[in-house]
Amino acid sequence: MKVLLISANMLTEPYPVYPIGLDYVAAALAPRHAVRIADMNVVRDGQGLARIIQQDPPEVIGVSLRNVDNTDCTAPKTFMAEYQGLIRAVRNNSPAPVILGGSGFTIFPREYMDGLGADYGIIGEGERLAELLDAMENRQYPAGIPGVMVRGKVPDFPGPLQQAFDRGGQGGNAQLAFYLKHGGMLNLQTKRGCHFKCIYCTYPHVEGRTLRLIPPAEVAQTAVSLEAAGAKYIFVTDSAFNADIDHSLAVAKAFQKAGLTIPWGAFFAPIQLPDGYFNEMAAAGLTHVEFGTESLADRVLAAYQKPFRNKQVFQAHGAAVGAGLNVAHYFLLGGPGEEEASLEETLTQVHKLERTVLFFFCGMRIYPNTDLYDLAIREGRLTSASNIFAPVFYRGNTLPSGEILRRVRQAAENRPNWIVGAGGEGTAGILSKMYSRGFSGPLWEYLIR
Ligand code: B12
Repeated sequence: MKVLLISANMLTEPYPVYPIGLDYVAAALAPRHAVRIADMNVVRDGQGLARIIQQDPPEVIGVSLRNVDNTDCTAPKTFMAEYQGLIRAVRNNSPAPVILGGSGFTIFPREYMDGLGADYGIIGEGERLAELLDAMENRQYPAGIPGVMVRGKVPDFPGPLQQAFDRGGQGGNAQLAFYLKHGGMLNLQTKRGCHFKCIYCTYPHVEGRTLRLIPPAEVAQTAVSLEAAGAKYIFVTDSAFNADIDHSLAVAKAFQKAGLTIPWGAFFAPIQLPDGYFNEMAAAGLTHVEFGTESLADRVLAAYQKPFRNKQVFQAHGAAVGAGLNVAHYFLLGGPGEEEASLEETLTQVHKLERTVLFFFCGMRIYPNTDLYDLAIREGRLTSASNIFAPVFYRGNTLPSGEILRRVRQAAENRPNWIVGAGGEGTAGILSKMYSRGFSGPLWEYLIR
């Protein structure tokens, strides 16, 4: 069949993100189906999309919905209206069935099916589109395929894919040039799944709990092919690159063996790590470490069900800085267990994290299929009928809403390495200017103090 896959994401904060998910979906359909990718960052608007559709009318249209909102309660942004505009452009120009997928869709399938009037959706891994297309070609009713949603009924969450997943070849993608020009950053995955139990997190729902490791040599081959395609920097998209310590070390060694020369970065959990871990990473080209730290108060870390405590944060931080790496910490304040004293503890101790950038998110977004959601129901803050598609943030009993933000903003004054929220349009604008002058990568290292 002729398939058009559309990446709907046009968010440029903190920077534009290459739609890696569609590479996997396209690879799963090729060569049996003729697949084209339309990336809205490149296509820009409905007219551009109409031209692509009319040039070679597709028989099926898949739409990737990555972001639901920006998870930032200081400057909330949602995307439904933008996605509705996109679907209008599709429907005005094509009778082809529309199939939704992506992380945003997986988190809120019913809301998107209804809000966008789609024909089908696929919850979880989009490689299953191959099975759905088979069923469509054979005129079979597809509701039995794991993860496939037909209007009206949300299917059970599917188990992980049984087969290995394949990124396909890089280099031939029309959208690649856009990202090479805007920061030169491409991305890759070294595994799927997250076995951590952080109460607020959607990752285990989006990717599954079991870690499914991609052989290190294969990851390195992808990295080298991204470099050959022109990448100046690679971001590893794993939920936490070091969730499997041995695998992360093996990937780093494979990068060295394959001769990767460009820098790369990843999310890390500040857990107990073997001696010399970050030195080995640095030797393999790692330059940026993004720690999902969330709090420095042990009782809050325990309430969030984080797999580390304050002591490990400082150890991991020291090891990464000692290895000469650029280090950032993300904080998520105001979740269960946060109170006056714990906030104070975090804000006073955070100064001891030297040579770093701190991103503060003040308010914990409640998502379905998380422990936080269940807790909010048990505490009577939500009912199962509550609408949480429009962002709803957890509110504790002791700190009035707005107070955390006020204190963090106050503490952040005159500290350029304290960023409240994602940085917003201001940061995105600065980055865009720096990219146009040839800078590459995430660039937050220029804020390190
Ligand atoms: C890595 C990452 C980042 C990195 C990206 C770096 C880079 N250069 O790639 C950074 C830190 C920059 C980032 C930023 C943001 N992120 Co982010 N990020 C992730 C993360 C951990 C992995 C995403 C990824 O690449 N996965 C690997 C690929 C292969 O998977 P995938 O894209 O989901 O695709 C698969 C399926 O979804 C599906 N699929 C995808 N498209 C389609 C299409 C069809 C038709 C079908 C059938 C299936 C399908 O099939 C694919 C293969 O199996 C996810 C969480 C997670 N574990 O998924 C959050 C996540 C995607 N991010 C999220 C958010 C909110 C953001 C930000 C808005 C946060 C902020 N305030 O700054 C920004 C937005 C950036 C932007 N410009 O869009 C949310 C999105 C949902 C939501 N809550 O709105 C997620 C899910 C995390 C969360 N909080 O729930 N992010």
